[in-house]
Amino acid sequence: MNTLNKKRVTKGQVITRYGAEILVEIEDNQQVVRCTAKRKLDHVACGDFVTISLAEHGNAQLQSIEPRHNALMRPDYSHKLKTIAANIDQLIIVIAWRPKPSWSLIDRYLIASQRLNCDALIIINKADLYEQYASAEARLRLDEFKQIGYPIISASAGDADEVTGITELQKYLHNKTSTLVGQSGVGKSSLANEILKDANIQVGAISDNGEGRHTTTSTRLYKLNAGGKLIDSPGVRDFALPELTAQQLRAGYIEFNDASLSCKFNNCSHQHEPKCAVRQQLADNKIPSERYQRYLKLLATLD
Ligand SMILES: Nc1nc2c(ncn2[C@@H]2O[C@H](COP(=O)(O)OP(=O)(O)OP(=O)(O)O)[C@@H](O)[C@H]2O)c(=O)[nH]1
Ligand SMILES: [Mg+2]
Ligand SMILES: [Zn+2]
Repeated sequence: MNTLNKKRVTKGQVITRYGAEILVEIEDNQQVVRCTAKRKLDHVACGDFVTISLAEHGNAQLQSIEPRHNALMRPDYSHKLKTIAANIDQLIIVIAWRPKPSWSLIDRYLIASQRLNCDALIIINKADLYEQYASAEARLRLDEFKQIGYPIISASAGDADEVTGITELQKYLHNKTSTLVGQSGVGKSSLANEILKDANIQVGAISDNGEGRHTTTSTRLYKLNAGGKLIDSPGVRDFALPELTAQQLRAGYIEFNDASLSCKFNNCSHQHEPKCAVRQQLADNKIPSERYQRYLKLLATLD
């Protein structure tokens, strides 16, 4: 038998991919290998659990992808849906006092987190720019997310004189796979750099991208020493929710949950139906009105 072509089949997880080149961390020995995939497995993404075959010489080949428990998707340039990251437990929505936050973008990521059946938390980064840019309006909008129950962590990294918020953030990362998402330039990679500080290999990997200073071009998974995994993803200008149903949209507004049980119709859209408990809560100022207005805007796009 030709031993040169002997193959070993093993399991692993996709760390990142650059076009056709896929990096897989082997489960048994934590080695990272380069791998290629046949066309029918071309949808493989960061976070996928896979089986690969390792030849003693030559390229490793992707054999199969295990079923995903969820996948964060986004349309690419040609409007085709592309998986950003698979098998995630938590979305970390990063915003900053600069660039100015898009409240609707946060709403959409929160709806996505419900659809993915994963946790969500919000980081308001660039705390050093608070005095200069945190308008009363922005503080009010941000506070509404806290009011309805989402954790919010104030942080600073990157260009800030002082790094803050990392210890608090770390409390949310244990034994979960968390994905940093948000607009470009808010500081996702800078935060990842701080979190991964004592994990040399991983910092090196980020440094290849210019110490986190440059726009991230590919999604990448990092293992945390304390247990858990962190995925840094490229920033977005916008984030659409393809194939969103009215039911999923409602479920994405967790502040409607309790009241909606008392609406007259169990599929109430909380828009014009009689005896709508959500609108009653709104009238009683128990639900943030701005969030509700943004909900109506999204609802109008579904028809
Ligand atoms: N003043 C200030 N600047 C920061 C802070 N965090 C990050 N920055 C800077 O903001 C810029 C963008 O940071 P990145 O970490 O690359 O942002 P990103 O969200 O990863 O951007 P993309 O990869 O394009 O999505 C860099 O110049 C950082 O140094 C902060 O807390 N305060
Ligand atoms: Mg980045
Ligand atoms: Zn209702």
